[in-house]
Amino acid sequence: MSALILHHYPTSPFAEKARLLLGFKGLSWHSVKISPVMPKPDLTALTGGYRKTPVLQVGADIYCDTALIARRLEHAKASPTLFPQGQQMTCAAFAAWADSVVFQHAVSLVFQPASVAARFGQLPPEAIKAFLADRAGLFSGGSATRLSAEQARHQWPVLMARLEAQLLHEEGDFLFGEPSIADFAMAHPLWFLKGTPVTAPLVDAYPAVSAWLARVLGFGHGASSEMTAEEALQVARDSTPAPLPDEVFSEPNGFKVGQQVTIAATDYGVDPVQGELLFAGCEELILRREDPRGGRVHVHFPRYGFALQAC
Ligand SMILES: N[C@@H](CCC(=O)N[C@@H](CS)C(=O)NCC(=O)O)C(=O)O
Repeated sequence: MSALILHHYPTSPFAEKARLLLGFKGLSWHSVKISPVMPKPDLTALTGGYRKTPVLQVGADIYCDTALIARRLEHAKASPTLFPQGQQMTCAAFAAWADSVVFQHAVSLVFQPASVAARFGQLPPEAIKAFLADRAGLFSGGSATRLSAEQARHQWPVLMARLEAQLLHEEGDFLFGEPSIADFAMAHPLWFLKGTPVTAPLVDAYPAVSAWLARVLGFGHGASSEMTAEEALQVARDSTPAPLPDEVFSEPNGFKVGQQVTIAATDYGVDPVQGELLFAGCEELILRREDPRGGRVHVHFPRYGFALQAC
């Protein structure tokens, strides 16, 4: 198998989720640092326009969204599993909920004025302004709406009290006993809150949650080595995309193999990626595209949460 290359930046919570998944699996990987704001020309040369963080590259195969990255890592190394037998639905559904609802609360709390002052206080005002303008663009055009800081503060104790109660009575060290994707999806928004003194107490007030979070973060990040964006593009150009999954093409809306389509996230960061539809499976969609800098690449998206449209 080609090397795993993660395109990410240190402060991104979803990148932390991916780094922890790599650590949990005990994998080695290359780290390509990307910008937290647009433009990201080296990244979009690979993805075709998808801009969110992180992105996993394996040779000339590009995996968008941590829900699919988790499944790709499971394929790379089945054990320890992220999807324990008999808990596939529970774990994936919980993870999708935490990735949207809990993350949305964490974003509102981290970006409330007192926390912004503590987190970004040392940055020049123009840089803060540019960052906030970028995020306003990220959230335009999709189904996601911003949760007000007031509503996030109002609801946060409910989420944490439920989590604390479950962890106090759980048999085992993790959310559903053994570790699963659910733990990593719940952990990254809490890691984000822990990153600023104003918001850290929102986690620290819950002892069972704090002990569980320390266990999840304790998986670490695996072994990584730095790679430049140019080197990653060279890897893509020099590689041949992997064979398609051994699964029947299944498209309930009648899209056909070879058709020109766009694929875009439906929630936020909805920039469409155009290409030739190569594969539509139960979990995954694959587009082929040619890029002057990345060469011929296969871009992979989760089916869930992404829209397929004819060009
Ligand atoms: N559903 C996506 C969400 C990723 C996401 O929202 N990432 C944030 C950073 S934590 C992002 O892309 N922010 C804008 C950016 O990095 O350009 C996933 O699971 O990967």
